[in-house]
Amino acid sequence: MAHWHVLGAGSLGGLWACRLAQAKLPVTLLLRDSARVASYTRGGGLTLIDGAHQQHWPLPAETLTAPEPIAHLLLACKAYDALPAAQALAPRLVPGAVVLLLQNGLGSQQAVAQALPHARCIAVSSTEGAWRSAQGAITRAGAGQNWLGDAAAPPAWLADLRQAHIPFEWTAAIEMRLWRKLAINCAINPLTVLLGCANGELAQHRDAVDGLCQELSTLLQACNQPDAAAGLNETVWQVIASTASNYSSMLQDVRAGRRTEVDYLLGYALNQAHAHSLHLPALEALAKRLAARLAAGV
Ligand code: NAD
Ligand code: KPL
Repeated sequence: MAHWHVLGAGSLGGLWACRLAQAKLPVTLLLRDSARVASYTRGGGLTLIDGAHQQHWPLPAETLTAPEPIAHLLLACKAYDALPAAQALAPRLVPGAVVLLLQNGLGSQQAVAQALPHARCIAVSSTEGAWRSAQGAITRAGAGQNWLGDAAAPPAWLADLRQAHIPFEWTAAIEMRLWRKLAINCAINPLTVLLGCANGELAQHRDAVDGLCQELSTLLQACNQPDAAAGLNETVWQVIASTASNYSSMLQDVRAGRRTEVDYLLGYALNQAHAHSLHLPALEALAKRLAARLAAGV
């Protein structure tokens, strides 16, 4: 049984932390500073709402600079916070520590792995959904899956995830999973921000979506990700149909005045295109329009 440290007591971090605690595994939350630890402690813990079920979890919390060594870490912050968080925790990690990286997109995982050469960094691609209310309660929003893995054999601590009823599949093809999700997000999310619409309304902009999918498939092929490219267009339309009334995470971030993860999605895709000397006009134009919109703050 591992002792899990969870950095980022936000939506997904809170969801994972409560489920690990529910399985009677030791869990400690890592919060930014002592003011946050004090305010969290006054509040008495995390609350998880899962369907009709609501439960309170008074999990212990500490700052990143607490002295206890860390052997199992779940890094559950946004992609742009991952590297500084990992660097701050590096002195606490035991050699061979396991670090699960829950970040969406690509780029942050490689940066963290480089910064933590003595840890086993394992990327996770998640289609689970969770959100945190202004009062701090975490709501699990529907079912989903987590793919995680690396080239080595499945580790013994996966039993903890099983015991915590965290849905997961161990896969050596985690890079393909991350690329596939990145491509889906690039085809859907920026357009929903520019159009200010729910995912389903993209059906009225079929040519734009299809054009992006075509360029994303070209990019995936160039990046040696043929499996991520296979049937991308059809999958994007399936996702649009199955999430028709949802607002994309990027549009929700923009509307809430939060920073987006665009640098790890469209930004990463265009950097890779540049590295492969690919000219992808639709993606480039999309990135320019999105950057202008985000800079204007509308
Ligand atoms: P979130 O903003 O709800 O939570 C992130 C938390 O990390 C925040 O509480 C923030 O304060 C904390 N944090 C950041 N830096 C920190 C630091 N140095 N020390 C301590 N805490 C720190 O984000 P989220 O929605 O849980 O998303 C996390 C990642 O999971 C993102 O990359 C997101 O794209 C991905 N994801 C989220 C969902 C979802 O439904 N929420 C689904 C799939 C993937
Ligand atoms: O993952 C998504 C997101 O909103 O970030 C989907 C559902 C694929 C697109 O909206």
